[in-house]
Amino acid sequence: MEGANVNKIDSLIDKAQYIRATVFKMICEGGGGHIPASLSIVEILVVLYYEVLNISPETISDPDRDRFILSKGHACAALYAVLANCGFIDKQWLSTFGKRGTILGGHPDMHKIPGVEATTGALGHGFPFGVGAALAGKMDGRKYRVIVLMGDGECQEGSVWEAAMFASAMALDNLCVIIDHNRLQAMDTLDNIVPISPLAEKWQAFGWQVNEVDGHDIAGLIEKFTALPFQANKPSLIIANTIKGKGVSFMEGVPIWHYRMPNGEEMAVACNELGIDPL
Ligand SMILES: Cc1ncc(C[n+]2csc(CCOP(=O)(O)OP(=O)(O)O)c2C)c(N)n1
Ligand SMILES: [Mg+2]
Repeated sequence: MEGANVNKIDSLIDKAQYIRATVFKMICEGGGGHIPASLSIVEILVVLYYEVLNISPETISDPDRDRFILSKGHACAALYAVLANCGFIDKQWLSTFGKRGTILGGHPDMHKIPGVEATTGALGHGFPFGVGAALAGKMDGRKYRVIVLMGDGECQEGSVWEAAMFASAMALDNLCVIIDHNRLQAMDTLDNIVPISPLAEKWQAFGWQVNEVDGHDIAGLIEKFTALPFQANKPSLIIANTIKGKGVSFMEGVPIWHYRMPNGEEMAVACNELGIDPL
């Protein structure tokens, strides 16, 4: 890799580490939230917001801005941390997360939070919303792209498959969906609840062009996003293989942590691993 590129990747890795620590702190101080689901998507959000999306705090109402939709809205702590670090929202608001009167609730609200494109939280709705936004972009002759981040358990929702079928029928090559493939849903593995494999083949059969990547590999993610659309006149799908809870060893891949708060001892271990002062 060229020197400038190495520096860029290193700087994004540092940002991801900072966002990861911010997410943990924010949720612990707020007293509740989805820590592992948020840690699963940190690198994806960092690459999108610092390298890929054509959006900025100055252009949040520009009709030509790219649209990012966090369809797995329960992971909004990661989105809030990135929005704050990019200047869309005040960093001081992060300490209000989940508290009475905050605008930063446990699921993101597009009517309250600058930079949030869709209110999500009920799984299976952000993606169809994104399909509508992509279709509108085509109909209006706009150049913007729509990028949607979904959970793998979320793919069990029926609305996902209707939207997938419709997007390919409309040849929406301005649309990209990333699936955060951490192989866990709320309290167990997908395989133990409702298996969704073979995931790539299902989406291909629905008319999508599919690629896979390690969802924590910043260089790999940049490469995939740079290659969009993967094929003209087809929507693109990126299956991002991830680890739920990435960065906190005792949470990694352990379903019970889906919506559980660490105790004092566990918090100390996590803070140490994340390189932050004890909370
Ligand atoms: C329609 C709907 N049903 C159930 C839930 C409750 N719920 C919140 S997170 C979650 C698990 C989702 O799994 P996945 O999409 O794989 O996301 P992950 O937690 O792995 O990031 C569930 C079932 C919900 N938010 N919306
Ligand atoms: Mg999952």
